[in-house]
Amino acid sequence: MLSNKIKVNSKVQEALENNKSIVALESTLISHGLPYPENINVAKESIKAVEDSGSVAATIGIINGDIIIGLDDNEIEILATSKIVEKVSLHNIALSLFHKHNAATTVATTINIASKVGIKIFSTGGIGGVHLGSEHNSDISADLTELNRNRMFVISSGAKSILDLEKTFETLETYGIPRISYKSDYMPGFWYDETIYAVDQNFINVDDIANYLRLVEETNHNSSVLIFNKVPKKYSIEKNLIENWINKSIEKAKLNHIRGKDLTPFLITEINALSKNKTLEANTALIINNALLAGKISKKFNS
Ligand code: PSU
Ligand code: MN
Repeated sequence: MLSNKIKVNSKVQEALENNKSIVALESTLISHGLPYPENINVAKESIKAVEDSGSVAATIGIINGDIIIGLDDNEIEILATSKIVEKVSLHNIALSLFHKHNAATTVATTINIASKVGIKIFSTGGIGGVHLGSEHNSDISADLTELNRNRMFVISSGAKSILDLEKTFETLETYGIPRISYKSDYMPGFWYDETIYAVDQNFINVDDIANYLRLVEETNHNSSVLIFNKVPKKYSIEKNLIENWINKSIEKAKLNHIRGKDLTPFLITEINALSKNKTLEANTALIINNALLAGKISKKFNS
């Protein structure tokens, strides 16, 4: 039985009961990944993209200590504007319920919650992973652990550019997580379209992806599958530029003693300022583009 702490909105509930196509969306990118008012726009446009493809969107977050599957406009606005929204991963989610907080779910917690109600497909911007310098502080996102522990089909533009992408890519392999992509031979680098890490398979159409995912399900593969969708070409930023901004921002983070769960939001904000909003534009475009692809894959997978 589902905990009465989990509230599923009526549209999502109806879709679950009738086996309709559903795509889960996360809320940390709303509260901690993007500034206001772009965050509200992206949240709404992502829902619209999922709906345009004929699927039902389920944005997940925590309001007053209740886990909501299918946040409405009002609730999205709370998470987008309130100054005291927590970023919850697995280690602190039950605490935010205990304190009746408003909180945003990361990739890790969104996957965990969506799996519990039987949602199979999830879309985000970029997953968390192994941080640069992790040999010193072991900062590795719980996103990787949850991808390992649940079977979720996850559409993303790779792991965020601020991470150690080689270590992240290798860890995914260690965990048995297939790394496939849509129309690319390589894992994308979030704000840029191509890294040097070759994917397990480049699928060039949605039908093939859906058929492949059915096989994954049939064979009871017990971890997630990552489906990479690169940032639209006109928003892709040159890797050298990004690396320069990343290095500067990491130095600033060190000087200011920013670490742990505050690091990713800090770096994203700093780099956006250095890039004069270029990374924000790329981030916005890729999140909506991923939601659209997720909706299409979900629809095919369900048919
Ligand atoms: N995708 C984005 N922006 C974000 C995130 C994803 O485009 O801010 C969030 C996700 O919720 C992801 C989190 O789980 O960043 C990673 O945080 P950390 O590195 O602390 O695990
Ligand atoms: Mn971390």
